Amino acid sequence: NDKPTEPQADSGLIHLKILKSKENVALKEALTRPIQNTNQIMKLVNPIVESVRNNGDKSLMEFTQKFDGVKLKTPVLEAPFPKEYFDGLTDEMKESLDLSIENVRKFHAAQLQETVLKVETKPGVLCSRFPRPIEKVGLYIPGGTAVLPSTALMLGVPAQVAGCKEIIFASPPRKSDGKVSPEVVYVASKVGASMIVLAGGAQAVAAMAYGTESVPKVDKIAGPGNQFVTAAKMYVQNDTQALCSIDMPAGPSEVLVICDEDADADFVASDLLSQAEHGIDSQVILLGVDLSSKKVEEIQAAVHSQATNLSRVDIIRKCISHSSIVLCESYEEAFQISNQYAPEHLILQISNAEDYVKDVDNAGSIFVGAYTPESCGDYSSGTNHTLPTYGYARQYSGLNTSAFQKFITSQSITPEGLDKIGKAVMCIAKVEGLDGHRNAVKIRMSKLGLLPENF
Ligand code: HSO
Ligand code: ZN
Repeated sequence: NDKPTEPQADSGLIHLKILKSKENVALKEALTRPIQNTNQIMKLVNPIVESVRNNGDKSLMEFTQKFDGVKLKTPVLEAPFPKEYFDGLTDEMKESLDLSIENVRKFHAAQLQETVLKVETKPGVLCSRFPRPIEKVGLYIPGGTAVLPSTALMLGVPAQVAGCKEIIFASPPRKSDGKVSPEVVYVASKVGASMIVLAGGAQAVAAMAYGTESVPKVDKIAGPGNQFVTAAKMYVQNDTQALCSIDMPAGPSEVLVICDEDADADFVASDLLSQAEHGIDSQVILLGVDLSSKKVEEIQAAVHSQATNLSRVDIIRKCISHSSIVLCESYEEAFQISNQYAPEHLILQISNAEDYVKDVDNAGSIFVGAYTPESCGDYSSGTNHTLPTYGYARQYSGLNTSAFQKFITSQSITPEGLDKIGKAVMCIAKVEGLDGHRNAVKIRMSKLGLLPENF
């Protein structure tokens, strides 16, 4: 866990590139996500996953020693979690986490699908569908450059609300003391997690997917992570031995802000920077609608002056160096570009922002209006911050309660119902050459006297 770097002496202006929406080549380049070399990463990840699958705890702890620099006696911390973890937390911190958990719980409890669907498709043919929680889930909380209790609660609360019977967390231990942050442990206890696997990377994913002596095998793994975590999730999802599903593929975090001349330059800059500080590979794009050059200058100046006062200025500097302002001619054009890009986060700092939400076709989560910074959704408003990146907002939803549920269908058919659909079943079974299927209906219908002789 690297500490954020101290602000450093100014080494050049922190400014975004500027281009016009009609500069097709430059626009395409500005909107292209960094290429993920999945094959290359898979080659590194496969032996790690296989080793943990074959050798369990021993291998898991060896990788933790190798990659996290921590030598553990046991790879898990089990509930009830030792009180010493919480003692160091201030009341302010606990109250902040409690407020966030409460709001995320409210929003995700409202999403819980409990309805049993019942439809009589024909008299005597009753079809139904009902939800069940996924029994065991593994939630991955990244380590790396930041401590992420917010991710712990964004994953843990929906799993708890859905009624998962076993929730386990995995997070890499800190190099300094081999522990995970007390805030994460606090959240784990609040959402009823039964253990925290003290491991990160592909090895943590493998441990949860296959199980080890100490780690129970889970049915689904959710949570963001670096390329190794993502590759391992994809590997186990494709391995029938693991029988484990995942939430969604994940890439570096991204934001697209749409602003107009009325936007407050300081607010716009602060939103761009709050995303840029996530990592050097974060994607940060500003679409300006009909902006004056004065406004563009104000935004650039605000980006520079705010960035130089932020602790992660070095990360920001690298991220902003490949970030752009695209000058658009109309709102319509801006939304067209945004829908094409399908950003993880879309921030609307435009007049009458609410009116434009209907124009959004592809986005993970939208932040509407000047007083709605992404930070609020990242932590406390109630929406989930585990969202589709890399353009996957075209087909994936952000994490929600139903990600921890599945739906079972059921049917019951009476003799009257069988009479209504039986001949259709027999007819289609015949063309498929599946006599056994046809027979299963025929045998019943003849006993009921519903078939003519020699049918
Ligand atoms: N913006 C990140 C989530 C996060 N922000 C965690 C702060 N902590 C990805 O949606
Ligand atoms: Zn964030």
